[in-house]
Amino acid sequence: MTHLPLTFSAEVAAARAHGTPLVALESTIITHGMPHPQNVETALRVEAGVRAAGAVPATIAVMGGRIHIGLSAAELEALGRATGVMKLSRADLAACLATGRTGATTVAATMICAHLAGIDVFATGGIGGVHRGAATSFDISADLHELAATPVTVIAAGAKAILDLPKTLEVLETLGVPVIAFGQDDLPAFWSRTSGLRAPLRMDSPADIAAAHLMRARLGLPGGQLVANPIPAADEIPQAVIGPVIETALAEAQAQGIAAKAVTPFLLDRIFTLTEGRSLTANIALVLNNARLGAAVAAEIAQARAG
Ligand code: PSU
Ligand code: MN
Repeated sequence: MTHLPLTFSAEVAAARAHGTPLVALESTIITHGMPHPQNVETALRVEAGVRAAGAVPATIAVMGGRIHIGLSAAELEALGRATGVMKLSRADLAACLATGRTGATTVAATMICAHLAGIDVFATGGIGGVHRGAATSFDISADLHELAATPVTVIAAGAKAILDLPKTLEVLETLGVPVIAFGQDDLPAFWSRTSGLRAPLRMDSPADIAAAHLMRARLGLPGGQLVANPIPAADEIPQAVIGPVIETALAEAQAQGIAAKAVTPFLLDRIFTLTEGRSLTANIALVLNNARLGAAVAAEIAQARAG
């Protein structure tokens, strides 16, 4: 493995040596998903949440020509303040490494790096998906193809309502990606617990999610699983409240000609402003919730492998 440009933090290296369950965390949510200083505060709280649940967090980013698996608090702070950080997906990862730039990993790139590092579980907020208007823009996140290709179980709060959720589900079905709602029948919609769409699969325990992850490997199936974990009830923003805000943000994006990689960060920033920060509070709560479930799933996988 030494030929891979991976640098493990001391905490992650110790976890690997002792077989402690690991949960990967992405860095685009820090650099492009939330404003400073809440981005760094959230990253630290999410890491603490993973530790409190008995696993070790591995926040992933590219710096100095290396994929860093696990960041120190100082590295997180520097990343959270930095400007001009690349938003890395599958297409950009190698170029960023080869040119020595700093890059934050999206869901797609974090999955690739987690798998290279031998990490099975990755917790985040929301995945990218099929954007509204995709019939003309062709904007479909590379996250969906990554879920079809890379064997990592991704815990998210569903796909954001800024996306076209029915089309996102259709593409995931086409790609053969299991979409598992946790503890309910309905697909969650990020800031809201329900989307009005039934999820293709439902599971009620971390053990079942772990068993399905391991079964896919036994069957030789490439690709991962998407676990859609609803935001805690106390923190949700009902569809009726967030819906009109999303419409406004989408209209602004269209009027300003926002395209490609800039779309998701633009919409998140506008929704943050338009909800006077409420979207961010909800976002933080759901990431923490996903981190805890991720730790539980990682622990079940570790236990099943050991037994
Ligand atoms: N969802 C969030 N916050 C984020 C993202 C998604 O709640 O910051 C980021 C993730 O890194 C995801 C990326 O992989 O946006 C998707 O970008 P795009 O739509 O350009 O594929
Ligand atoms: Mn896109």
